[in-house]
Amino acid sequence: MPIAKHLAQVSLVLALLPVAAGCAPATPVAQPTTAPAADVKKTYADMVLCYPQLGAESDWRTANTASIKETAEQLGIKQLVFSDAQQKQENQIAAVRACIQQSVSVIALPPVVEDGWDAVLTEAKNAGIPVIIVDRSVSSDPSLYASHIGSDMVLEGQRAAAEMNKLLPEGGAILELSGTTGSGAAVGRAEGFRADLNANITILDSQTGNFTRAEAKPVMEAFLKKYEGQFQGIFVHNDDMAIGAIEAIKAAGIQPGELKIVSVDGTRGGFQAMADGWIQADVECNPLLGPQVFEMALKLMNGEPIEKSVLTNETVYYPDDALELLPTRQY
Ligand code: GZL
Repeated sequence: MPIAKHLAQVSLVLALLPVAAGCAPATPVAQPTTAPAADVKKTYADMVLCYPQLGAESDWRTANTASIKETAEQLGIKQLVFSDAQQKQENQIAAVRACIQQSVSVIALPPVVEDGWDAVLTEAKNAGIPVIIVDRSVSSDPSLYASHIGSDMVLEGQRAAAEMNKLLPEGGAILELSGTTGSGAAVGRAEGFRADLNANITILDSQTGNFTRAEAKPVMEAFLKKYEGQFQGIFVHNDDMAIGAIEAIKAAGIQPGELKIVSVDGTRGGFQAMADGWIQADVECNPLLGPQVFEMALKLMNGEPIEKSVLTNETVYYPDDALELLPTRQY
């Protein structure tokens, strides 16, 4: 048998062997390939957002909470994990840890104070959960959180100083009712206010009213006793404390406008106090951050680029516009 024919018979047998043995054919058959599923973009319906709110201390905070809850509802997110820390950092930290355990999509944290967040922010980072700092700032390294959305508190303080300078052009003495000790809002406002206050205006004293009406009133009562007739103005870090202070000022028989009061937030209560002549300027601080928070959270879920800092554009309000604008105020 010629070699060629012999080899042909051998190769045929070899080719048939696997089939006979029930194995796959020697010549591999191209398998149908399915391309790996392209990453399906996350939507709001996939989002579980943790919002460990710091408290309910003021009308500003109430409006901030409403903005978060209403936006979550409107967008139809899967779940909003909301809690109220009653202005206690330990409660906020516990709430963040619970959210880490729950493996939420994003944590949006409105920190009650600036310091003390490194450990829990590191835990969130190690768990792969991005954190957006909302409203007040933290002193932690920016590598520990994705972004900050909120106001420029130092600028708010500078704006307040500019108003007090205009109200006391001949100079004078003032008192300060500051916000929560150690909070980014109080620290920033105090810093900006002192940076731009005219040298002919002296700050006689500064006490915290913890951003609440109830705590500001007794502080103002004590101020009135200790500094009666010695001061011409007051810088108040938020409208709720201004309203508490005004109750004490009224009780002391002082008339609207006798003291020059500059406040912050621009709430309905602040607008009413301006219309009634008690507050001479109200520096805006906008709490309606819900839409920005959720838009950024979705980008983070989809690995899209975001801004490291998003500052709210704000202004100053005055008594002349207060009555007209009051019905339009959203908070
Ligand atoms: C400021 C916010 C402050 C408000 C207060 O962004 O954190 O806390 O000025 C609120 O009214 O209590």
